Amino acid sequence: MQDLDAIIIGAGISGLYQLHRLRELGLSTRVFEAGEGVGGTWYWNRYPGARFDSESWTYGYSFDEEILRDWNWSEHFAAQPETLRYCNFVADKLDLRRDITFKSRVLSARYDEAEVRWEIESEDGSRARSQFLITALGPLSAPTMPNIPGVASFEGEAYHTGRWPHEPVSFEGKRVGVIGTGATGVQVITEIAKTVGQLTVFQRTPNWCAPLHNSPIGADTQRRIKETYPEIFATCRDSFGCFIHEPDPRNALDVSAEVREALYEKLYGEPGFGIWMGNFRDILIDEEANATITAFMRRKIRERVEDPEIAEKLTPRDHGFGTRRLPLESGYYEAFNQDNVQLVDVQDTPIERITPTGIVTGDADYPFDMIIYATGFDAITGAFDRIDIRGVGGQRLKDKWMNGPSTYLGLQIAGFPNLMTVAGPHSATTFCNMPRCIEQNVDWVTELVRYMRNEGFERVVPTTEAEETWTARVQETAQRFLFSRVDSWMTGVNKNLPNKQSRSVLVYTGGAPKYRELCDEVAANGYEGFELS
Ligand code: N01
Repeated sequence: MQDLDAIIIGAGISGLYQLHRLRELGLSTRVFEAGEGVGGTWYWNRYPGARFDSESWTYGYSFDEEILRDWNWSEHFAAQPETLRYCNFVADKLDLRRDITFKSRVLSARYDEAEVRWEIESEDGSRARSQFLITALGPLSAPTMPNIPGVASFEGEAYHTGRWPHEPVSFEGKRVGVIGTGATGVQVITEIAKTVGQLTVFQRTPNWCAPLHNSPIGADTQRRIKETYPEIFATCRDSFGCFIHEPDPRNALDVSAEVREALYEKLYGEPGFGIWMGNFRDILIDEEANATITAFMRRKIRERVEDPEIAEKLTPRDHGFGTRRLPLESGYYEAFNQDNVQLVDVQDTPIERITPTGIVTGDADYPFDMIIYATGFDAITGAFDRIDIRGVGGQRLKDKWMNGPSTYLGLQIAGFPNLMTVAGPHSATTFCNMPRCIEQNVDWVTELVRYMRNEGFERVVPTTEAEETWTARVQETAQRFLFSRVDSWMTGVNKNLPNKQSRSVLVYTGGAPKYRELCDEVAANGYEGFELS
C-alpha cells in the first residue's frame, strides 16, 4: 500500500491546484480521480451547450504567469470543450498527471487515530494511506435522477447531462424529451433545439433567465486582457462573489422608476452576471426592490415568447428574480417559438411514469427516441455521502451530517482530524466565481500544512465549539438574502432525495472578501478554533 503525506480526492479545478501547491511544499501527494481525465465538472458535463457563465478571463487560474501568458480564451464565455482543453493544458504545463491515478473512484476513507493516518480504498481496489486527506469533490458532482417510476425501463437513448457520453450524440430527426429547466436544462434545450426533430421540455419550476451575450475575443481584446490580468484579478478579489460585476451602490427604491428601468435595460443588454451581481444593492435582499426587477424580467419573457400562454408558463410564480441561481441563456426563450418545441408544465400535468417508449403525464403519452435528464445534483454534500468517510472512533460523516453539514470555515470537521474539504459545504466557494475562491481555499489549506510542518504538529482538528459557531454563522448570514426563503440546491433542497426535503443553507454568503478575512484572522491567531497536536 502506498504511504503518502497527502491524498487528494478529485482532479478538477480544486484538486489540480491543491496537488501543485502540496508538491511545492515537498509533500508526497497523490490524487485519486474517478474519471479518465482531469477537469472535474468540465470532464463530466460535456452536454451540448455547456459553457461558462463567468467571463473566461476571470475564471482561469491566477497563480501562474506562464499559464496566463500562454493560454488564449477564444470567447468571453468559453464552451465546455475549450475549458476541458484548458484543464489539460494546465495539467501538462505543471506536469501533474504523474501524481494522479485515474479511473479510481474512492469508496471509503477511514481515519486511524493511533497512527494519525487516513486510509482510502478505491473502486479499482487500490488502497493508500496518508497523513492528510483533502477532498476536492466539487459541489455539483453527484448527479441525481428524478424519482419517477420506470426510469430504468426506457428503451431509447437516455442521458443525464452530468454523465454525458464522450461520443457525439445526434438529435436529428429524433423525438427528444428533456426533464429539468435549471442552468443546465436551459443550455441543453437551447442548443439541441437547433437540430432536433421534435423537442418536448418537461418543466416543474421555471427559472428567471437572462441573456449571456457571448462573443469571440479579438486580437486587441486578447492583448488587453493579458496586460490587465493583475487588475482583473484585483477587481474579482474585492467583489462579493469574485466576479468583475460590482453592485450599484444605490437602492432600487431610492431612484425613480425611469432610472431603475434604464439600469435594468442596460444590464439586460450586457454580457454575463451583471444583471444579478451588478444590480442595485437591495434587489436580492428587499422584497419590494426585488419586485421591480422581477416585473422587468416578466415583461422581457412576454416580449420574447410569441405565444402568451407559453410565456406565462415560462414565468416563475413562486420566487423573485435572482433568488435561485440565475441561468444565462443564448436564445432559450426563442426556442419555444419553434413549431417543433413543446413545453409541458408538470405542475399542471405531473409526470406519472416513464415507460419503455416514453413519458406518461396525467393527460398524455409522449413517445420519445431519447430522454435527457437535466435534473441536477445531490449538491454540495452528495459527493461526500457517496464515500464512506469515518473519523475518530469510526464515526460516519454521513451520520454526522444527516440533518445538514456542520463545519468550521467550511474547511474542516470536528471529529475528522487532518481532513480538509476544499470547496466544501459552508465555504464561500460555491457562492463565488469558483476558481477565485478555490485558490483561496487551497492556499489556506497549504499554509496550514506548512505551519504544521514548521511547528512540528501532526494533527489538526476543529473544536466542537468552533464548528457550532461557524455552522450557526452560515445560517444566520444567509437570512438577510431572499434566496434563503426559496427551495433550491443552494438551500439544500432536492425533491428527489428523501434526506433533502427541508431548507438548510449550504454555502457561506457573507461574500468572498469577508470569508477570506475570517480565514486569515483564524490563521493569524495561531489557528484559533483548531486543536493542533
Ligand atoms: O440543476 P438544478 P442544474 N421532475 O438543480 C428539475 C451550475 N451550472 O444541473 O426546480 C421534474 O438547478 C428541477 O425542477 P425543480 C449552476 O450553479 C453552471 O440545472 O426542482 N423536474 C430543475 O428544473 C447551477 O445552478 C453552468 O422544480 C425535475 C432541474 O431539474 C447548477 O450547476 C451550467 C425533477 C434541476 O436543476 C445546477 O444546475 C449548468 C423531477 N422529478 C449548471 N427532478 C454554467 O454555465 C429535478 N427536476 C457554468
